[in-house]
Amino acid sequence: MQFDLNEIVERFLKNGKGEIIPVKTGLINNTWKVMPNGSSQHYILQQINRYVFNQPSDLQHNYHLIHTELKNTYSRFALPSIVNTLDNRDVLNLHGEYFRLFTFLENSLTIDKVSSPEQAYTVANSFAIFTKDLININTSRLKVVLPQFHNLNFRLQQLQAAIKENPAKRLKDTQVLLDIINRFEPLIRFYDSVLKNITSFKKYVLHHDAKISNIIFDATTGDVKTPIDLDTTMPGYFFSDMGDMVRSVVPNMHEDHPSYSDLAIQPMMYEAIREGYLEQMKNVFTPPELQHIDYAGLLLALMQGVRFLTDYLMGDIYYKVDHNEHNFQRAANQFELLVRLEQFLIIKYQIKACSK
Ligand code: GN1
Ligand code: MG
Repeated sequence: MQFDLNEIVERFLKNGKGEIIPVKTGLINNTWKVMPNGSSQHYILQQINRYVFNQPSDLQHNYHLIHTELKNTYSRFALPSIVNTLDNRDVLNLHGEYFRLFTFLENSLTIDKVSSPEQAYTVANSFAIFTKDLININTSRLKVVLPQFHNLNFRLQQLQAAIKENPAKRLKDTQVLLDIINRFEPLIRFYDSVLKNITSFKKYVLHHDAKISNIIFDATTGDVKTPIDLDTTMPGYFFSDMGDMVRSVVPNMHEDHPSYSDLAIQPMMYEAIREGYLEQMKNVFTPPELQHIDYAGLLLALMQGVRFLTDYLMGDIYYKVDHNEHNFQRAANQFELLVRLEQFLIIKYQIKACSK
């Protein structure tokens, strides 16, 4: 269905007429910048992907909770504020499509890609501070917006179901990738041990999409203003944010890059993320969590590879794709990362091998 965006904005703002430009971010939601005529206050309008987030009110519940907690704890981070509709709702439901509005943080800068170890350190440090600043929220108060989101066993079950069903008839191309997953059975067993051992492995408030493009920087000073995009902020385990950062920063190419056989590990990026994250978390994580911190990247690379591969087998129903092989290439890229990262970690950080 086509929407008149101006009409939508005017459900939130009395004098909302103005320029609305699309902002290209993420694979999930649609986002626009709203610049009402004659006003210096700008906004971010977002259409929530209702196939991914079927309870938009839960997203807003978590956002309010975190927004308030950061304020109450005098966090250095100040999130954009939610703007309610004129009839005072925090989400607009228009014929079953959901929209929400945020204030736009002026004089801000977003960065698409980490380009130096210093930046990697800053990103990792920021997501760690985020979790630390929210340490007093009892994680059961957060809605689990996407149940099983970073649950490796669940992702493997989804893959098994896709293999069995083979709806897009693409199974025959995927055997090389399935073989890699099978080799990493010890890593999957480590994951099981995390779930079983609740005194060693605890739940924290994790962002679950910890990438540099989800951080707002001050355009003048270059300092971090705040992490944003809290859609997936939920209770989670020690590996999620660290692992996602390793996954997206440490390889020398983006997850979309088709020449994945040229993928290489950038050791200084790894070190920077590890140090930036642990600088904050060393006094928060339990000894077993600290001991297994280097498994984080491996778990996330495996999990993301499994997710892309599942979507490939399902016929590209979840991630936006530009061509038929897109999800296959993304999956192959993640498995290449998995294999090379393991080699690197065995040599540089003396981890125990987690593949057969
Ligand atoms: C999705 O839309 P984006 O890029 O923020 C996905 C993440 C994946 C990522 C892979 C809700 O995030 O988990 O890591 O794509 N988010 C959701 O690019 O599925
Ligand atoms: Mg996201």
